Amino acid sequence: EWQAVHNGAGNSMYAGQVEIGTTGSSGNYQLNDAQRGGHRTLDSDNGNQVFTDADDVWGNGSPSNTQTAAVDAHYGAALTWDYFQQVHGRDGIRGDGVGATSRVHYGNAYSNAFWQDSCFCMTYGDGAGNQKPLTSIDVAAHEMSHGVTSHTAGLVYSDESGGLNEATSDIFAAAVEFHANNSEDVADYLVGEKIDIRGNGTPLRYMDQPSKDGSSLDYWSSGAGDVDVHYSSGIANHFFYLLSEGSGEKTINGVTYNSPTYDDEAVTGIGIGKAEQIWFKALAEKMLPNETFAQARTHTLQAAGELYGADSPEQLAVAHAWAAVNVGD
Ligand code: ASN
Ligand code: ZN
Repeated sequence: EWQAVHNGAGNSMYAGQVEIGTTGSSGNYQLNDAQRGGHRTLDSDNGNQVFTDADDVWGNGSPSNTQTAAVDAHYGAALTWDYFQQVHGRDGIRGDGVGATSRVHYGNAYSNAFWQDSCFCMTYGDGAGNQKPLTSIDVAAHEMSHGVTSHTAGLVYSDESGGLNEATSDIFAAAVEFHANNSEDVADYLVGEKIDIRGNGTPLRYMDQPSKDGSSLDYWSSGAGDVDVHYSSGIANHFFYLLSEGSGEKTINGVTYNSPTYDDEAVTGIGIGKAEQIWFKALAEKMLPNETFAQARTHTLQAAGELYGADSPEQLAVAHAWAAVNVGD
């Protein structure tokens, strides 16, 4: 069946007016992104059918319009697809060019989003209380990156590997935002700053100093594998921030960060462009399902050595950043 490729006009909630990939023809368009493996967006409030529209203009920027959350989810998936393809040469979550599925309006006042390997799909609630759908760019990238992790290192979702799995999703969530360069969702090292899940305007997680959320770990210690994977992730989120931006105070895109180090030694960052290459190479080629933080250190050092050379400034920065979160050999 032949379907024309279109760029629909989306009025998103979090990212302003955006182009979204649709298929169909006049009077009958659907959220099926033919340029990205046929990634589709479904309506959980309508029997999980694909969203359709007559004029290819979608949503109105308000969550009361049923298409709006779909626009954000569809756009976030497209940005994440483009990121992995353009930055890491990976075609889709499995690397086989096949798109996944997003599903919005899940449940009732459901305040979470999640990835499932079984349906090759991610699901978003509309949020409770504050009534903000969980469809911001970073949340979409976080969930879709869980799929990438499943199809690469396969990090087990418990113990230290679970923290590394969660951190991988936060790391690529930040990286996708930086790559997207969307004027209304300015890139940052905060996770979920737009969905207001706590109702007080604070982000879900902080990569420069994870403990700012009240629960996440800034540094490794024995027992790190026993805490919720969304808290042990702080160790590797903090590593990634330090490797990218360095320690101390720094303002980026209007957000001020202040990143401490375990050993009180200053860390000099190498930039997110190199840090993301190191993390992806370690994830895709070296990490194993039961990876520990110590092993992630070894594997990112190897990846940095292969990418930038043994004893390169980049490889030394990896060692310093891990020491700064109390991960040694
Ligand atoms: N939103 C959460 C996550 O992706 C759902 C979960 O706990 N797995 O991490
Ligand atoms: Zn997650």
